[in-house]
Amino acid sequence: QWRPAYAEGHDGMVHLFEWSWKSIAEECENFLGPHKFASVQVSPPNENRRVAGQWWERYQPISYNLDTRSGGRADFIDMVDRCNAVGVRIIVDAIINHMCGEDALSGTGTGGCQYNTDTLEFPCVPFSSGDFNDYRCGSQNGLINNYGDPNEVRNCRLVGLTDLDHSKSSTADKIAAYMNDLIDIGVAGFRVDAAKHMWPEETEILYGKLHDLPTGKGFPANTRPWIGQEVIDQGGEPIKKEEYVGMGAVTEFNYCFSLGNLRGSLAQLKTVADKPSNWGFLSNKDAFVFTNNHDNQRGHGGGGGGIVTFKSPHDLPYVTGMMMALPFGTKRIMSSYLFEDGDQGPPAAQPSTADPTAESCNNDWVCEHRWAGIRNIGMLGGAMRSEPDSYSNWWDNGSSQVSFSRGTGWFAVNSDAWAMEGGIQTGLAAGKYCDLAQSDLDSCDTFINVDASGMACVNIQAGQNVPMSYTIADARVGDF
Ligand code: LAG
Ligand code: CA
Repeated sequence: QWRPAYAEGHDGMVHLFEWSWKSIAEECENFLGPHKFASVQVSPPNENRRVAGQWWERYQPISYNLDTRSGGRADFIDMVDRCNAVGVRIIVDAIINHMCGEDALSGTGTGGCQYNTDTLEFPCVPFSSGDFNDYRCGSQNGLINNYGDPNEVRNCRLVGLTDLDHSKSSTADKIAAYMNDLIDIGVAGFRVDAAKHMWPEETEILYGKLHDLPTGKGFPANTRPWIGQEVIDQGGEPIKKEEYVGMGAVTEFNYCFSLGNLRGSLAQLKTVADKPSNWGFLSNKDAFVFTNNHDNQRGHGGGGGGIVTFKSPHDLPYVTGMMMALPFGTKRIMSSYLFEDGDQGPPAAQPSTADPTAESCNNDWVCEHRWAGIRNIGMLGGAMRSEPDSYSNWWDNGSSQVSFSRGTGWFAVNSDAWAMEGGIQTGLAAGKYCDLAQSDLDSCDTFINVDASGMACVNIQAGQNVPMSYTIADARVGDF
């Protein structure tokens, strides 16, 4: 439940926010599989309330039928099978704390199911008033008003979203049945939405009801689904991320800020790998990390300054590189669409996926995962994953030039205002390697030459387009 069941040699979860199941299946086959990304976090697949023009309708469940603007059940199953077949796992964004907002009143969801938020009837699940938490919520208006009161945060309505009662086994069973349906389809894990708003001891019982991943879909026996819990703990509140590490990984939001703030002093990040507790971070195994997510990139969910998003196109690739190379956490890469305001829904046309050499996906899809420097980072992470907890050959200049190796990969970055030039220990066998930060393996035009002692000449100029070099044992293309 802490480390995802990734295919060997793959790493990195790409959040294909608001992509359709058909587009994701194509992207797995055309790009993510060949580039050895490990998984895709998909938008919530269950039926939701319709709210015109917004992205966040996906966070307002109406039923557990797989029927949304991303596609239906058949498309979802097809996507899971096609992605698994090329070594890319599917991670589902599971909205299990609540159903839709009280302001929805009554209507029909994306899959045709009815709802009524006055009587709390969701007949397609079915849920009715007895499945909800209002009886446990002490606040006067039934909403979460005071984040200093854990009782309110967990039993009252988050921004008016009707709050489910996980203490009741018949309610928890229905949620578990939804998650087990997904597991049986071949989903490898869950990003658990709003985990902070659920009692840790109750969700632990709920996760205990989940099936192992199906051996019939190629997973090893006795493999638990990965659990990545969304707990926004930036300090200052009584609810702590540590309360959730007993049953799965937990988001480490403060790492977004550290990565952003240390862009010009990357050498300091060495101790994140050595001793994350010195930073107040969760452990390597427990942390779920990212440079930015769908909320904080648009000022939702407690966003904040200093976060590196696609709006910093020079910085995002090397910051993502540093995150992937360091032995810290389960890593997620945000893949976005362009937006003017923070509520705006996805573009009308789906991304183009057909040309694997393209570094964008057109139609206002940013596709950070295809950018130069990022597009091969799953290969680096996959090679490094064989050494999950440490690194070798660390070198830094005390400022923002860093080089180290891990597993069968080697990584170097320079975000200083002066050049990084000279001999460096890569830990690799002698040979000529493709520099995957600069070039794709099958059309390589930038190389790193490693001599018999493992030394290579690095040359990363200040401010060059992608100020980074990395390669892996499998990218050896010839002799030195
Ligand atoms: C999350 N993590 O714990 C998601 O990452 C976050 O995106 C979700 O909020 C939140 N929890 C609930 O699943 C998003 C938007 C909210 C939106 C909510 C429900 O950030 O802005 O609230 O999804 O769609 C919206 C309106 C509110 C309204 C509410 C209920 O913005 O004004 O009260 O809907 O109708
Ligand atoms: Ca709750």
